[in-house]
Amino acid sequence: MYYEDQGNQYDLWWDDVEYSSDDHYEENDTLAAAYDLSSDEQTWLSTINGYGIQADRDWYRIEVTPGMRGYW
Ligand SMILES: [Ca+2]
Ligand SMILES: [Ca+2]
Repeated sequence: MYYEDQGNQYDLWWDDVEYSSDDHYEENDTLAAAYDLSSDEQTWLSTINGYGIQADRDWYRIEVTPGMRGYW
């Protein structure tokens, strides 16, 4: 399932930093344009292509096996 408010439980860690431009995962402003992280399991976002910066809406696609928990 890739859409919001599905009652799934997850942990989300973030840090706030100053920025002057957006990240390298753009354009990912819609569900249809979500950046696909499904092949980057157990990898910090910052090691894929730098930190994510939320200057606008950001969507990321992950896959969680039914019955399992997602950590990111
Ligand atoms: Ca962004
Ligand atoms: Ca975005």
